Amino acid sequence: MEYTFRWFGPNDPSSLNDIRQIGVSGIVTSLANVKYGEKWTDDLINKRKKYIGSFKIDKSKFLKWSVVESLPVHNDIKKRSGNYRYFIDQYKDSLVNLAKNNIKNICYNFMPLIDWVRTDLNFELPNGSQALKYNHLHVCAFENFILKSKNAKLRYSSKQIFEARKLFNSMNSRELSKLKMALLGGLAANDRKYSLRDLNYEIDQFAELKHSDLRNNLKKFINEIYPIIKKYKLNYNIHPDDPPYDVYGLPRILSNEKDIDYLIKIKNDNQIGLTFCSGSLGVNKNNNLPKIINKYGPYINFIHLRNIKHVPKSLDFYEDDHLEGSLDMVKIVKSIILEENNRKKTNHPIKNIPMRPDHGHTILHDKNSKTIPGYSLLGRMKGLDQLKGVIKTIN
Ligand code: DNO
Repeated sequence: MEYTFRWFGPNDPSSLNDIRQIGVSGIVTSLANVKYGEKWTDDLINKRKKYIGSFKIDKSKFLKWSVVESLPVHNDIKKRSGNYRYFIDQYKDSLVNLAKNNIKNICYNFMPLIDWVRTDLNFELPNGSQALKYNHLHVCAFENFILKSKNAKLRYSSKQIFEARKLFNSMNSRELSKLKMALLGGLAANDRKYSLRDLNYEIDQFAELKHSDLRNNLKKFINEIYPIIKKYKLNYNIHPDDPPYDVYGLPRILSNEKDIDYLIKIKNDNQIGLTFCSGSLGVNKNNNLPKIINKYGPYINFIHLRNIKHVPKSLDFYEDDHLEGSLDMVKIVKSIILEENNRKKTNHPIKNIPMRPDHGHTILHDKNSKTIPGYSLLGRMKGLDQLKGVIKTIN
């Protein structure tokens, strides 16, 4: 595996000067400063690439921009309405410009409107560290009593709504504003932040879009960009839904094996591949992660490793230490290494799959500094080193 680390660009509190010291060679980043949906120019890509490449990690080795995460797909493309033609053209240009700079591993997602969702960005664990948490009842309370979205009632049982009202009535103003902050774009890498009004409006725009429509739109989009992917030998890797079920009634796209089968059948080509994210897929208890890696191995071109702890009898979970929690990380890593060994005998272009430790607890000094929720330097670094130990032992 190639060890990589996510860096959110010049405003990230974790600097490249810090990151170069922790034992990674690849950087995972995006040009978040470019307006949503507009093309990434050759010049901007090149500047970012050079900047990353100016950080030394060994006598004659420098950090490199290994993976783009993400090249955002505009919601108009996901809906296939509005200005989608224009945004597809912009997207194609961005792909070509990345290729010209020899940046060929690209992660994206096709979740409408919202990317990942958590309801608590600093859930206090018994040992004083902080984690990200998802609580479905909080989403229900938010949707019904804060957002007050039109069809919210239809998406929950009357028992859930009753419980959510009780919860909502018991929350103080600080708890309410924390919940709003978490759900209105407090997380990094959400394509945009929403006001309550905007979010409601946008949810309505997607009201008619069914799962099958979203799948069709993904297929059409991939067919449109495929000639560029082939010509420039890019690897284009979809990120799974996080969490892997519908939120706000918006259809999701990649939550289980059936969804992966659909994606893969579009082209049967591992350049149209997967970002394997253990924490996202692992929330669905029916997903057997080592099996998924064995089954779709050659399609996996980028990896996020993190653990989650399921809360019994609910859809809830929180993020656990990388080697703790509900997922068997050692088995997951073993399956990845097996895939890499199999690959050695093939002409697969990616022999060392880029892997980043995904998220981490907020611990130690990071508790007193500015951090991006889930992306504290120290928590991720701890996860990285634990994973390295497992990998080294298996190898
Ligand atoms: C959360 C991330 C997501 C992911 C995007 C990829 O930490 O895994 O933001 O990067 O969904 O497009």
